[in-house]
Amino acid sequence: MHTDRNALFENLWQDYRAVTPSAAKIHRILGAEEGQAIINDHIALRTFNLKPVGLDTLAAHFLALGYREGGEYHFEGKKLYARHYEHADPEAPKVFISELLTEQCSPELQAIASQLVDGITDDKVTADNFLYSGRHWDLDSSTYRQLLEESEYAAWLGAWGYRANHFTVSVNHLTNFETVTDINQLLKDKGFAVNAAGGEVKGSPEELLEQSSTMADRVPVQFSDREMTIPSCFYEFALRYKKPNGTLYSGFVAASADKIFESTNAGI
Ligand code: OOG
Ligand code: NI
Repeated sequence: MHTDRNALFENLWQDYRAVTPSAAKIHRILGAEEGQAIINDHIALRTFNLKPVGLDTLAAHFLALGYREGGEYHFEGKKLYARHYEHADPEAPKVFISELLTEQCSPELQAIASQLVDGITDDKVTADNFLYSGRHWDLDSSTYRQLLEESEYAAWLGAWGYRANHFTVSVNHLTNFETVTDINQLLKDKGFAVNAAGGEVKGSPEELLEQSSTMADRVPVQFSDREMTIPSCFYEFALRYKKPNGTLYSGFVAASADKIFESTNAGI
């Protein structure tokens, strides 16, 4: 496990931007407009709730860096459970980790998922690079399609494995953009697709969090039998509001998160 937080996030970022060309472009555009570093609000990771790769295994990498557990979230329709982790340093990105509750899925999906994670050993999941190590298994295009029919989440995870699913710009730290609507306008002006599920702006000042995201890029992926162009990762934008005690809200909003997950929907 990394002992240097910056090294972990730098590796996660490099791995993510390599498969998310639009995030690399938007980051460059925002950086040029701002003339200063872009601060991340959070990243997100996905996994199966199977040993040895469950949520807690991923979280251990952050607990070792001084993070502590924040809220927990349930997504009944998507059969997901999630928790967020946060750090005392306000510039440390929060981390949103979800896991697929495989026992609620079909026997076929359960069989595929357990086969995928079968070869993953304990030393692999504690290695420095685990959180950006990608896929640890072979996958053919028909198995990808089979997963997709039952769970967009399972299909994404099957295709991409362990890596940041998205990075999220902290709108609070921007000086030239005040609202999520401003960001959405920039994205649309520059030709990027904004996730409109549940509305382009998710959440509200009352919920203390407003968010938006791009739709994931579509990039070619090599499966064991053929190449397919499928959704990779997306970029998110978050604006946090102050709680009555004057500090910024640091949690997530389940109803908004439910729609953010759909930024990787394949639509095929
Ligand atoms: C996580 C979706 C939830 C948020 O900010 O609410 C989320 C995911 O797509 O893996 O990131
Ligand atoms: Ni997010």
